[in-house]
Amino acid sequence: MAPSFPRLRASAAIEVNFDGLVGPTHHYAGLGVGNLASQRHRHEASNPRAAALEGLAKMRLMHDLGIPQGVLPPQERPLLPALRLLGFEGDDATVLAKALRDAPDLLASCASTSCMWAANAATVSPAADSADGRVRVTPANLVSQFHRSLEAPATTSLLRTLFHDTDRFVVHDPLPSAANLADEGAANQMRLAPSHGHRGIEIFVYGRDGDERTGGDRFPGRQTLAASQAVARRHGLDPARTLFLRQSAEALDAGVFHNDVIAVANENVLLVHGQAYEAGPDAIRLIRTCFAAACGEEPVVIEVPATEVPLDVAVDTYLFNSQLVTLPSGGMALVCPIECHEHPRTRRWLDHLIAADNPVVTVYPVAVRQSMKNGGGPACLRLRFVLEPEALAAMHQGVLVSPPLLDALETSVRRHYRERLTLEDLADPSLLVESRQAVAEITHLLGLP
Ligand code: SUG
Repeated sequence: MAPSFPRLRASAAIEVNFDGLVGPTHHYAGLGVGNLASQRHRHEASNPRAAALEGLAKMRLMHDLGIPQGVLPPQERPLLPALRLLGFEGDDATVLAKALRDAPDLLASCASTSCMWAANAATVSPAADSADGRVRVTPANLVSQFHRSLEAPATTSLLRTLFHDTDRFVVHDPLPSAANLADEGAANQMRLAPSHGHRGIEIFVYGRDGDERTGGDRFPGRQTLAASQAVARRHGLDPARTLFLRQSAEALDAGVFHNDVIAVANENVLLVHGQAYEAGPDAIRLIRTCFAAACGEEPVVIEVPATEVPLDVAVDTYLFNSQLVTLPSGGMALVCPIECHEHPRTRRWLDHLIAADNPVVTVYPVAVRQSMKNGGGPACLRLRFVLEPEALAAMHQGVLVSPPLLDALETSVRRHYRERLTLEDLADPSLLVESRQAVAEITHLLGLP
C-alpha cells in the first residue's frame, strides 16, 4: 500500500529489555488471580536459586544476541513494615511467627518476589509517541492483588533513580489506588511502529471497564479501561494513534490474566491469537486500519487460529508470552518458553512460523521454569524501553548488563539464595537476614543507592 503521507524519519532509537531479577523468597502461594499456573503449583516447594539463575541465563542470551539488556533488583522481602501495618507486633522474628500462625496467606503476600515480573512494573511510552518528546513512564499501581500492590512504591522510586534526567524522562506517580483504576502496566499495552524509532500506535488491552462487567465468567479482569485511558492521557498519546481493546471473556476464563499471555508485538509485527479480543476479527481490522492510517504502511499480523493452537494450549505453553525481538543482524527472533518446544502443537506451529514468509527468522527456547510455575514467562520478566542513544546514555548505567556483571550477580545468587523454600520457611528469621544481605549486595553491584 502506498504511504498516505510522507513517512516520518526514524531516529536511531533501540529497545532495551529490563528484566526483574528473582528475589531470594521466590515461592508458590497460589496468589495469582485468574493465573492457572500459580493456582496449580500452590504450596509446592520452590527453588529460588534456580529461578534467579534461569532469569540471569535469559539475560545473558539477550546480551549475547546483541540486544541491550538491563536488570532490575529484587525488592526487600518479607516486607516487615507491611506485616506490621496488618497488626502483627513485636520484633521481626515474632512478627513473622505470628503471621505464619494467624494469616499464612498474608505472610506469603508480604514475602512475594512478584516484582520479578517487570512487564507489570510500569507502562512506557517512547519519546516518539509522547506529546512532549520525553519518555513517559507510569508505574503500575497493581491494586487488583494485595501482594502486587506492595511493589508500587519501591518500583516508582527505582524508576525515578534509573531515569533521573527530567529533560528526557517523566516518571509519573502510579494511578490512584482505586479498584476502577486498576493498572497492571506494560503487560496490557502493545506498541506497533514501522521501526522502534518511528512514531507508532499504542494498543491498550483491558479486562473490565470498572463498571458493569467484571471480566470473564470464571475470572475477573484485572486491568480497567479507565486506568488504560488515564495512562494514555497522561503520556500525551495522540488519540488517533491509540486503541483500547477489550480482552475476550473466553480468553480471561482460559487463564489470560494479562494481554501478554495471548499477544506480542514488535516494531511492525503483531503475533496474536484469534480469540484474544472481544471484538474478534473486528479488533484485528481496527489495528490494521489504525496502523495504516497512522504509519502509512500495513502491519504484519500473524494471527494464530484456535484450530492450530487452542486457547488452553496457548496458556499452558505461554507461546504468546515469548519475547519478539529485533536482531541487530536483521530479522526478528522469538524468545519463547522451552515448554513451547515440548508441546507438539506449539512445536509444529513454531516450525511453520519460521518456514513462512514473515520477519521472524529464528526461535530461541529459554528455560524459565521456576517463573513459569507462577504464571510468568519470558515476556513477563521484562519491561521494554525504546530509547534514543542520548536517553540511553543519560540513564543510570549500572543496571545495563555485561558479562562481568552477570557473573557477579550469579555469584551473589549462589552465595545467598536457597535451593528449597516452603511456606513455613518464609517465617524463618534467618531467611530474612539472608534476603536482606542478598538484596543489599545486588543493589550495590548495580551501583544503586
Ligand atoms: O500477577 N504471579 C504473577 C504473574 C505475573 C505475570 N506477568 C505477566 N503476564 N506480565 C501474577 O499473577 C503468583 C504468585 C504466587 O502465587 O505466589 C503471581 O503473582
